[in-house]
Amino acid sequence: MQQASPASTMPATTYVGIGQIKPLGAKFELPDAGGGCGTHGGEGKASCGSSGGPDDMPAEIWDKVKNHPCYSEEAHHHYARMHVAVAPACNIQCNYCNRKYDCSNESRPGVVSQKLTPDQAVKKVLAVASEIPQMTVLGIAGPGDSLANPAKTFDTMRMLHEQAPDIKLCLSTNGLALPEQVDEIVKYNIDHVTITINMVDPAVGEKIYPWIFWKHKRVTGYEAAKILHEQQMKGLEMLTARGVLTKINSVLIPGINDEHLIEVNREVKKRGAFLHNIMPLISEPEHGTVFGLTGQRGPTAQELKAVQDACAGGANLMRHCRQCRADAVGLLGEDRSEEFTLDKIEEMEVVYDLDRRRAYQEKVETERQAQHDAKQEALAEAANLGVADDLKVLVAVATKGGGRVNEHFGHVTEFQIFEVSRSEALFVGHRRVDLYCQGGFGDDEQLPSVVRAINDCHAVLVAKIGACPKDELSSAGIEPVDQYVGEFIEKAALAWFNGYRARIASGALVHQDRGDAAIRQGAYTAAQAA
Ligand code: CLF
Ligand code: SF4
Repeated sequence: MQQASPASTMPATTYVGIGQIKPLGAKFELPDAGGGCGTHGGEGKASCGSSGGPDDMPAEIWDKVKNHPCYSEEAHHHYARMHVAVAPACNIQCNYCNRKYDCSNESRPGVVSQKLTPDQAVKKVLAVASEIPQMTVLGIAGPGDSLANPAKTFDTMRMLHEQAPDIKLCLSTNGLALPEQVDEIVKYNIDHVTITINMVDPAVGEKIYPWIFWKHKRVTGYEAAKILHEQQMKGLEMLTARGVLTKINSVLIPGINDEHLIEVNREVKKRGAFLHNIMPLISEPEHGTVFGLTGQRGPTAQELKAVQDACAGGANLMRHCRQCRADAVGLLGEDRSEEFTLDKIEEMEVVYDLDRRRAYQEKVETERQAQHDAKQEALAEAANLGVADDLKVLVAVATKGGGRVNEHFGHVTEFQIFEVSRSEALFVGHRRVDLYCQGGFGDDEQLPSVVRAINDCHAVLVAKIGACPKDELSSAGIEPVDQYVGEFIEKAALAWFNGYRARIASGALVHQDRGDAAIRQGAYTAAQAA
């Protein structure tokens, strides 16, 4: 079973290159219109990226993204995805990948429990779909590269296209073999494709990719990165031309491609990328990757946010990625793969009932509309408060799904992070933590790592919290808030923020900026939650 990696600590000093991102971002020159859903939003409309809604994009695009948990931030609170690990081989080498582990492009480090044949994969998808009616998307994301295993990938997609027509098909790739496979992608109605693009300059690329396998031989160095770059750009342009919604994943590697990702963002937007997902490098030495062994660190939470913020105005950003396993099952941030091992599936009664799935999803839509209405109500209250300011703060939220504050502090394995201002409560990321509650008791040794993970937040919204963590958080300057149990997150966050602003206005408290926070390396595992 996969072991959790230890919590990372923040670097003693913030990396200078990323620290320079903000001014660079402030001068960021907008790319020409053309491509990317952002160009359809119209002036004054909200971003139509992962946080967009039906008013921000054409109806046919909304139809494609509305229940895709990766392409719509709102959907990720309600809908689940699953991956089937049918693609073990890879045609390139990334310095952040060790083949004993999942593909770091789309999966957190950790061995895949079971590699599947296409037939086994289809069986598993039908079993999960019958148990989890809100599972709306099937992705192939490794453990190698989906398009380096075209027969297995497309056999699986073809069977699912026929047998599970309501499930959206999705795949991720490094892009090397993409241009040759675009026809097959379109043929099976795979209308969501992720390409991992970490550079648009081969001089940067050669620091990330030691080799690629190209036309039956191994190519190294600058030449390898150049070929990969050209294939990625060509593949992206071809997908855009065929109407496939394309998301770009980039791994942020401090000192190698941090500021360069702004240029990546600009280039992929020009070529029609729908979303850009900038993810932190995961590089623990025990993963055995080149970066892990050479001490290349990942970014801190604020370094990651600085690069994401610097890309504002370019390709729309996804900020809710969980870097999930190649065999993940469930809502983003939860992992139910252990419930669907091959032997367990054999014993299940699989009933793929389309009507039941639809009926369930209609209920989800009702809940989603209620969440939307609650947010609008809270925003109206914020606007009426009469305190004019441009304050923005981060709040951490304990939730187990449904878009509500409904998790106990001690049961949290990841906090959702919202940036709150008088005009919005915006999901900006998540922070994994080690469970505080172990076997029914609080483990106070875990508290410092939890505090480090949300150290840049002003408050933490929970369903319940004990006296000891409450004191520890308060003395760290993070306000524990348990008065919004069961409320929708945005409504609760805005209500707390309105109170916070009122306290500032009355002189009851003085606002202070917070520091940085650590991104926990490694990931939540089912074992931790048990
Ligand atoms: Fe999977 Fe990727 Fe499709 Fe989503 S994941 S293939 S687009 S269905 Fe999603 Fe997971 Fe992040 Fe990928 S949270 S790692 S972005
Ligand atoms: Fe590993 Fe994925 Fe890179 Fe291939 S593309 S080397 S599987 S991270």
